[in-house]
Amino acid sequence: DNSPEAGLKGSLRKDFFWGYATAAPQIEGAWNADGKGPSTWDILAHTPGRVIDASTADDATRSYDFFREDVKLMKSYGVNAYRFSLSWSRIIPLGGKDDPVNEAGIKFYSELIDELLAHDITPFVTLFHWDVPQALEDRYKSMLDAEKYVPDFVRYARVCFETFGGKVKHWITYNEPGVYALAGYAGGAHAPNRSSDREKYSEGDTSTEPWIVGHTQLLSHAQVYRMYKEEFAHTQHGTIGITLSGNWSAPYDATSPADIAAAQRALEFEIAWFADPVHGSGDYPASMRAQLGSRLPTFTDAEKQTVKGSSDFYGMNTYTAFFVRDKVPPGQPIPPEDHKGNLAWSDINSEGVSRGAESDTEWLRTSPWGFAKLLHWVWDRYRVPIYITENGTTAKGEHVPAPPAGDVLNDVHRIEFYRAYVGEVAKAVTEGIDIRSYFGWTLLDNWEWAKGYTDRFGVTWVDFESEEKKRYPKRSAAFNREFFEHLIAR
Ligand code: GBH
Repeated sequence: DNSPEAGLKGSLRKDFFWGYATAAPQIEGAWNADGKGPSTWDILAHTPGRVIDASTADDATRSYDFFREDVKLMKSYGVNAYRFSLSWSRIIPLGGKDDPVNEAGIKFYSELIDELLAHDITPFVTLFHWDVPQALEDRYKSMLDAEKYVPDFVRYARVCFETFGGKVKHWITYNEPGVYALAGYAGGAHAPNRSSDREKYSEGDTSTEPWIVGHTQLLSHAQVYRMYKEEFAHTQHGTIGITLSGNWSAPYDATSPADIAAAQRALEFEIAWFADPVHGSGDYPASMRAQLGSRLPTFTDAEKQTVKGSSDFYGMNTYTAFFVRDKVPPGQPIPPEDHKGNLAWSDINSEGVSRGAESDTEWLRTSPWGFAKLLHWVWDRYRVPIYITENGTTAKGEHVPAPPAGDVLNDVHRIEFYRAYVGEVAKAVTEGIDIRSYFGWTLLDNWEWAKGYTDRFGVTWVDFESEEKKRYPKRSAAFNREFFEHLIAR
């Protein structure tokens, strides 16, 4: 075997976790079944004009009904782990600390967890993947009011640890707090649809709210972490952390000091915004303070102590890489609505090199070169074990309305993506980086948030027209199975 992957055989540790990740709102369906309360995403989906194909997630892939089939499918894909999220409003329909628990919701997740364990698939459970109970939005604007929100989130987490913690040993508090804050309170396309853009949205203030919402997530995450360590860890023996979104940013012109600084700022605004408080200094990066001033909240000393070190691992969601430079030239004022660190993006660098092959998704290109750099940047800056919790792609032209002809859909683009990215994981491990998991995004084509069903990220093609949301494995599922068998030491 003289393939470039041959030298990587057995490079991943024996106890390496690999599998696929999903999120409750994107797959479960059953949006109002068995006592589930509405989430902010249910409300968004039922508001005309919010989802590009006017779809809802009322049914999605119907994984609430077909979870046993999903587990069987995963088993056939050879995985040893599955990352999924819990729907807060399925467990506590009104969300608040004094609101009743919904036994039917508990039963559903208990059965899912048991089914996974019966198939030797280790559950990685995310408490929050963007679906706030609508009742908390109505009562006090949820994360905009940390004083009210934090105790509600902490109590929800407590219910989860008490109920599932005997069996679940891998917890993630928040999925991509930065994306939640920016897409929901700056761009406005995500729930709860807040933004300064008055042409599209009726409420919100992009200059302040994303930073408040990020801060609230950090404080509530840290309290949940401390609660787990103090009250649950000694009997349940699990690990707990937070998952951050982060893509590599490279200078447009690698010889320009301004562009080099812009790329560093991009990484700090996207990643260090959360990772410095949690894994580093305990405070926000200086570049953010410099641009945002008092619009960026501050931590008290006590809060810093709680936040600092509040994750057992670095949870990494990553998809692509960008070329960046300054948006507003030096000396000119940066508008208070700028929330990304004063950046302009480009698909090619100053030498005309492309950031990678196009997918079906505008922002996402195959850029494994950036992934390799990102792994080193995160490892060098934070030195904590890395769990890759999401990585994957759409494939150009895969958005076809009919089930694939023949037996399998030969998703070459996705296979090449996984070959390159998973290869970089193995290489990074041989270079000394401590990486312990890899979750592909995602198991099934699903409801891609405000993009509805137009973006297919799955290693399984789903026929959304069919009553039972029929599943068709794509060739990438078999590819990954073989690749991980090759990479994981026996
Ligand atoms: C992940 O977020 C999510 O965790 C997951 O639920 C989702 O299905 C998956 O990615 C695929 O999208 O339009 O140029 O402003 C990925 C992070 C951040 C990617 C916001 C898209 C918008 C880029 N996302 N970003 S742009």
